Amino acid sequence: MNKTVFFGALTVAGIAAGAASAATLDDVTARGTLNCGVSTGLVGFAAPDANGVWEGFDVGVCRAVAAAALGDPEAVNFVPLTTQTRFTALASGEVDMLARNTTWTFSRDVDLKMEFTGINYYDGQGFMVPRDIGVTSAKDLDGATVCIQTGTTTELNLADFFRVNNISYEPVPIETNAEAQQQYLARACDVYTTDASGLAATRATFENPGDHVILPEIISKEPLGPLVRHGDNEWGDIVRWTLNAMIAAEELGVTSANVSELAAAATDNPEINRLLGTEGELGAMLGLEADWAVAVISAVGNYGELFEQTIGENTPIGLARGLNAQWTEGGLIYSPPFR
Ligand SMILES: N[C@@H](CCC(=O)N[C@@H](CS)C(=O)NCC(=O)O)C(=O)O
Repeated sequence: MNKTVFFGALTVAGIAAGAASAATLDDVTARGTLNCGVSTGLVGFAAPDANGVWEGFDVGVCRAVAAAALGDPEAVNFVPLTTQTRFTALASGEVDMLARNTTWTFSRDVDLKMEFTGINYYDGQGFMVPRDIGVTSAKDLDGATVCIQTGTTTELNLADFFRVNNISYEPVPIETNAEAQQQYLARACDVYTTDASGLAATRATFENPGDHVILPEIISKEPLGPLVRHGDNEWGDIVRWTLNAMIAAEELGVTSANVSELAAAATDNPEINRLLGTEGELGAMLGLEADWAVAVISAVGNYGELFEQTIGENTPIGLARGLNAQWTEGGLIYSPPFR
């Protein structure tokens, strides 16, 4: 088992080294579309609507990068990837980036040679159980069958948590969230464990969400964010600063509603001016148009707008900002300066 994991990692790393030399912005520009790797479907984060149009919090990051790089948030080819296939798809060049509830870890960065360009959601792993089994703490799960997606940090944390608490479990390995949902509702497993945001998103699609409880324990740190290939630094800068533009816009009070007015002429706030390209050369430094961030904010809104529209408290997913509040509001969302 260890051997398989080790060689698997080596293969991905080998491919990454090969693909990294290509100038991804040139490829994206020549193609006219961004190939963005997303999940196979997680409502609120990335899922097609009734008309087949992809929407969600991670989808918004893909659209934002397409707006920055191509001036068109619609110029995205969404590539659904499982937890198992995502890194190979990025390493081989099948996609230009991933925006797919993926946790930034040491080994994914250093060993798999992925470049995480920021964190768009600070998460942690939780557990969901049917209310009628009467369990109120994850520590009471001794002997439980657990639905778990393969190739995830979830699997590894689960093993750690049960080991540390000296209890045992039986894993039921699952490929996709849809399958997990099906198996869990069919009671093929007693418990579903994944990122707490994923649990909230999954529960929101149940016929009777109130019949299921999310247990109080959060057993890990899951900093989720977009990523590119190691060595793909110029392209990585575009993805990184696109996310930062959305974060900074919220802090500075720039919204999809007021951005065109604020960008019409220089304001009396120099950082807003640099962000929106009415002052300085930041767009040119990225190889983009001066108004790249205007395109981003007009298309998908600032970080808070995207959060509220897709996963926030007034959506069925119902997530509070919590750790994902701006640093000025006691949260961890913080963009380095635009200068
Ligand atoms: N953040 C963890 C877990 C990611 C994960 O398992 N996500 C699931 C559930 S939130 C998912 O993407 N489901 C959608 C799919 O199966 O495509 C990781 O990076 O390993």
